[in-house]
Amino acid sequence: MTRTLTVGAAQLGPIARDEPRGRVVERMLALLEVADNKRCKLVVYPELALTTFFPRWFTEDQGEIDSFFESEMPGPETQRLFDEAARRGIGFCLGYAELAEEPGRLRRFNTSILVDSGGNIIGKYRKVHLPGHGEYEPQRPFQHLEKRYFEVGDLGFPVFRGFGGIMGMCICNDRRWPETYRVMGLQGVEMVMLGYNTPQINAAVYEPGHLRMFHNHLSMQAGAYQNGVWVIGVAKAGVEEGVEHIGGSCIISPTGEIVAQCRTTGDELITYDCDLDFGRYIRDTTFNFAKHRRIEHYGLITERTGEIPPP
Ligand code: CDV
Repeated sequence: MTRTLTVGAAQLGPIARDEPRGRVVERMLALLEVADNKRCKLVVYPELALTTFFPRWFTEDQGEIDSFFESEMPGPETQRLFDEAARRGIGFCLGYAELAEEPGRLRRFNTSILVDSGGNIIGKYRKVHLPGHGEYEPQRPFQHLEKRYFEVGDLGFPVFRGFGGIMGMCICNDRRWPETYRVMGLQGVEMVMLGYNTPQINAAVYEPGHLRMFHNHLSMQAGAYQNGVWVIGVAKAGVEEGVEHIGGSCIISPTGEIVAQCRTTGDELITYDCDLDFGRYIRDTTFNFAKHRRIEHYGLITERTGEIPPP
């Protein structure tokens, strides 16, 4: 029996700072309907899908920042998404800013969840590789304050059984790090879902513009091939509050090839029938981990964080 999963990558165009959550959810529901018409069983939405990408602004007003966070999931505005997806029998992956209440403290994470076709949350991931900086940096054309507004995720890179396969998630900057995919690969992951918000210019340093899309695809394609896994990469794209974000949302096969890609920088859905067994031959041959990995030579990967050249 083939394990074919029809997946939709639901790219979102820009979300204005004052765009209400309810309006964003309506846009997501419109893409869900398109996905249903194309027989999708799983829809992947971007990172921080419910709001504008707020880490571009510095503020010391925690209340202002917390207005971008969800303290419950589903909450008053997102319940409709859960209900409608369940009514259609479609699961989804959703990125959002999570405000977690723990005894004596509030914690804030850049989170994504996996919801099954019955509307049940079956997986949660909290972003590990937070990019950017923690304080205001006046030389930047815009800020990237993820290190200020979020804690480093505390769940590792878990994988989940669902949709007939083994599913994993990561978020945006995580996709650039080979460790992200390999830790999930070592748990047999068959599909990695991720959302991203990637400005068209690198605000930290000059970099030719074409490299933004090249590196976006390069890192996801390498992660797919080197672990024999499907990768679904979904952008929040277009000019959002004056900052241009790349699109290029795509579905990547375990061979590393892009098999579907968005053409616009607005709300757009692309789909593909993903055979979850397709990566098996790669994981049984070239990247047969049990046969070929040499962990006795990999110690530095977990012992050392930064580079230390020889004396
Ligand atoms: N939201 C992100 O994680 N953005 C990062 C960079 C551009 C800051 C990214 O890797 O796309």
